[in-house]
Amino acid sequence: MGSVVLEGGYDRLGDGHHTPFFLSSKAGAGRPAGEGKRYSVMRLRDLGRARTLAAVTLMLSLGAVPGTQESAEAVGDACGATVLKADGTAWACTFVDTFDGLKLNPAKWAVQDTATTGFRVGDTCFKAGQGVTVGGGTLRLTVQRRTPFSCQSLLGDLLGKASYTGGAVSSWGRFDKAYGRFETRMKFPAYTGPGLHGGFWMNPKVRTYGLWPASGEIDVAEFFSGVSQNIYPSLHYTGSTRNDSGFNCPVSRVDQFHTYAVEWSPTQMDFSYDGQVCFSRTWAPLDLLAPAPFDRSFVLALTASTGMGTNAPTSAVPNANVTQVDYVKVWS
Ligand SMILES: [Ca+2]
Repeated sequence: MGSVVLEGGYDRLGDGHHTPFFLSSKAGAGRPAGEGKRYSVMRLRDLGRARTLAAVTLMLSLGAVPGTQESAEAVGDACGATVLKADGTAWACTFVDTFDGLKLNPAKWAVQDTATTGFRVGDTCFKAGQGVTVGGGTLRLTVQRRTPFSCQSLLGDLLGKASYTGGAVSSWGRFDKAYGRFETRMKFPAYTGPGLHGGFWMNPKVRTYGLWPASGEIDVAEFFSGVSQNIYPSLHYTGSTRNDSGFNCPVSRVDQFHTYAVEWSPTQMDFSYDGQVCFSRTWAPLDLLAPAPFDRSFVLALTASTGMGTNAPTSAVPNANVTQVDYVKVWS
């Protein structure tokens, strides 16, 4: 079930996203994974806070002023509290946006616009100046019902009418990376019937190995309003199956903030939600030798749209539906 209407470079913001198979399959088939690591991140963060508090308390008791090397070390770097790798060394911050300004930072993000990229999702068209705002410390992506309108692309109105505008941004042309730790804190719309789709995923900067899915896709957190008791991590590549989607990642109240992360190495992807690893996966493409296709730089994409297939919108979908992103952070 593809969402890219025009292939061959039109989805050049790297949003060439396809709805995976599992909407029609039963949840709960995913295997528990990474049990030994599931609490590592939260523990480390708590440790960081405890160290900060201990350092400040000690300094105050000694009459010292906070802000010395000791407290800086405990606080971490531009991404915030230090997060440690499995080997005990620290992840190093390479990209961060906390959306603290009054508008989107164009040095970090491009706004999806169907008129220039040709990318649309089902009944959703992306239009410049609509659906993407920054304020109050978050990025807000809005899916808005409209009077049906002609969805213009570079080829005119070939794509036909759309009934919704969506909101999507991509780091295409600004930031891309292979391997590392990629994390967002975000919340999805509250509506729980079919109709809304979105999330945080990553697409290849260059389609080195061919058109989707040959060059790969990494879905860190995918939201389907029709099955919103779960958020889904997935890998897509030539030969990927439903086993490449995580069914063991239930999320209580997706309309509240949660953290969604993947740690991507040449041999494994570990997806963790709220600090607990809920899906780990290796890959063996039919036509490539791993770590291909996941050995190339990928771009970041945050998308809010309507859904397709069994998650297609109905008249019950609210007129306005907001996805909020508190931050995106990437470490090497
Ligand atoms: Ca924020």
